Amino acid sequence: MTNPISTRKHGDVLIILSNNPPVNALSAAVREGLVAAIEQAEADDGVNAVVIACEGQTFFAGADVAEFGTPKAFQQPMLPQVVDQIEACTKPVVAAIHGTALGGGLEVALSCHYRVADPTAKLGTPEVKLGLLPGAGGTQRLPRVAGVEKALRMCATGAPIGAREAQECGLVDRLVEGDLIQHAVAYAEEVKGVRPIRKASERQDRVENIDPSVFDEFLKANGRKFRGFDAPMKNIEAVRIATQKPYAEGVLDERKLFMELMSGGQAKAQQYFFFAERKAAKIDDIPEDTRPRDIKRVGVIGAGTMGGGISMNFLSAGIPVTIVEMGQEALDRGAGVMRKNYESSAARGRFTPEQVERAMGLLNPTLDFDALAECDLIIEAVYENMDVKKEVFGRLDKIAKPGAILASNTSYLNIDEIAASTSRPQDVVGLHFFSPANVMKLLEVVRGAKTAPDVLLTAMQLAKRIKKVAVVAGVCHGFIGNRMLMPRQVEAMKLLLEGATPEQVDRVHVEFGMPMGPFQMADLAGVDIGWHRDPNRIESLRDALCSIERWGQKKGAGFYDYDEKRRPSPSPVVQEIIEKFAAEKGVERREITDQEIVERTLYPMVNEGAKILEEGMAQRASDIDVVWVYGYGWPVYRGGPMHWADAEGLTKIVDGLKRQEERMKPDFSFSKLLLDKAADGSKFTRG
Ligand code: 3H9
Repeated sequence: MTNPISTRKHGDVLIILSNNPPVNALSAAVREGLVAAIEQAEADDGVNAVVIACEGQTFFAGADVAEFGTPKAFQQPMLPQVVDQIEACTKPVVAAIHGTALGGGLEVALSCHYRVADPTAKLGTPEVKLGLLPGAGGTQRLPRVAGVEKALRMCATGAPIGAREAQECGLVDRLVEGDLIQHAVAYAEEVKGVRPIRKASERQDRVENIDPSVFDEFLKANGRKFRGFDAPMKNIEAVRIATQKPYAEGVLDERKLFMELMSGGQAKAQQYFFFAERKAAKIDDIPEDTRPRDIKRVGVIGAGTMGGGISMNFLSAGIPVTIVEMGQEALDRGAGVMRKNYESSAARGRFTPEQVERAMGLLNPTLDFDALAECDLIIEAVYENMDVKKEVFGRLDKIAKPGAILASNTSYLNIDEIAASTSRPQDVVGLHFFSPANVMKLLEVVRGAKTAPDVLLTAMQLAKRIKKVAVVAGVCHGFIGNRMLMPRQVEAMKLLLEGATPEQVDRVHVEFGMPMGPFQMADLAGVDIGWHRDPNRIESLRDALCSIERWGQKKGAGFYDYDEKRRPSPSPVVQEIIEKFAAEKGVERREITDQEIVERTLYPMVNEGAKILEEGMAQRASDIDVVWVYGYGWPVYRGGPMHWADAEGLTKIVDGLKRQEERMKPDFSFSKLLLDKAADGSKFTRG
């Protein structure tokens, strides 16, 4: 293997250059090369200063996550040693930062004595998102250089800061435009004679006499976000240690905390998920020479909540949108809601007023269906009904330009049937956005039997452009996400009749780490969604609730009662209905344990996921996990349902399902794949 680290001299400055695409991760070879290069600088009397820089798109983006859990991660020199050796260099070392200096990459920069950066660079400690903390001195050096508050926020949230902010807090010494290495060399020339050499680990000024309330205030403001996660609290603890102990002791504590996190299940799950997310973008079986279609203008049919949210994604990415409605009032209302959403985001600092105007300026609201003829991609977001969708696609077929992609935002319906109402099924694809569509990251890209490879590729690439995480799904009822929701919902309802309360079922889900339970979700989305609308036809608990207009939060009553601030409380009315309904159906009521709720609602989801894989409706198990984390808030520290099942043990899942099988009949049947895997000891996911 060629050495990813090279050196060259410019006068008396040694330039150490890393070339380890794609992101200059600090793999074993890079670490080894860095140490050798520092030793070279020490040994060469003709060298008076050093610059460390990277080729390619970025400065070191962190430790090599792919090495974690393998012997390579422990190959000497390990990162803590590397950074100590850089800092100990007797000649000033300047980091030249471009792209993203992240995690171990920022730790390398912190161990350099000076930092210059391109103004577009980003600096951060995203380890927390991998279930970790900066484990090479970062939690101890960063507060010493950038201040405690900044370090606390960066470490505990993982959010990077821009180069300007980094300069303001002292993390970057100089911003330079143009040739970064040339500027870094010039800077090295300026500082080469400065003694004593400034070392982050020796600084105390920014970590002394810190008011401990800084930590309490931070927790008060952010604690909710961290619910269930191990790593944020340990990051906070490590930064607090920097204010309490000398560097040499602090860094030992940091190492201990790092190892505790690294050996835990959450770090494994989060690191697994890091790769799962990136893998999801890859389509396994399309020809390599497939090229995407050019998308210059998008059409959206329907200016309701969904259509408006979908449009905003494209507008925000600078792609013009033609949005079509049937009536002027609905069109005006839709455009008005979009503007209001943008303005409230701007008020929270997410957009500048100019960006809002630019985005809204790209919107062409119209009543003229034929205006869609100029669009390269047309997404319908009309009423969820097959006949309505077929009619829309039939009309589109007549006016859309050749090669335009015709997409449906359906969440359940058969894309092949929709495609059959056109003369160009190869151009038809499902683009299932999740509500609110301008906020939720997930996009299910539904591949019809005849969807052309270049249509699929275009959809996946476009998703990235509009900052979505896309997953390919096959045509089946509810695709990946909603299909797995169904068995959960069926069993949750049955559990109510058997003796559980909505509060108990929801509590179990929230304690598991979901943002809300099945009944809270139903109340939020609308209990009446998909209801047949006949108040006299009461065949299910849901029918009973709907018939008395308990449609959820929007009516102030659903599975829960709501006060005027939409705060829920258990509903005696609902309890009465449940008991009455159970009596009518002859369901025997009993005490339901939390464990049974897990086995009846979460285990069947794993079973359904396995069926989805068995039928080829998802490309890989990790795609299912991506759907559930990004579409439904499955706690990322449990990796997603399939990774969670693997971590729990598939025999445990199967045993639990067998225990419940009788009660779940006739709604439940075993996935053969799940049974096989449990029997032969294999897993759905790796990691
Ligand atoms: C750490 O540093 C621990 C230390 O504190 C202590 C150690 C003792 N390793 O995201 P992209 C791959 S923890 C290995 O699509 P972008 C990625 O899988 C680390 N591989 O590009 C993908 O591969 P493929 C802290 C990595 O331009 C390819 O690079 N650092 C790593 O959208 C392109 O990635 C982080 O957490 C890595 N560290 O975004 C930073 N990073 O093409 C994580 C990326 O085969 N990385 N790959 O699918 C990122 O946030 C983004 O990748 C970055 C580029 C912003 C850099």
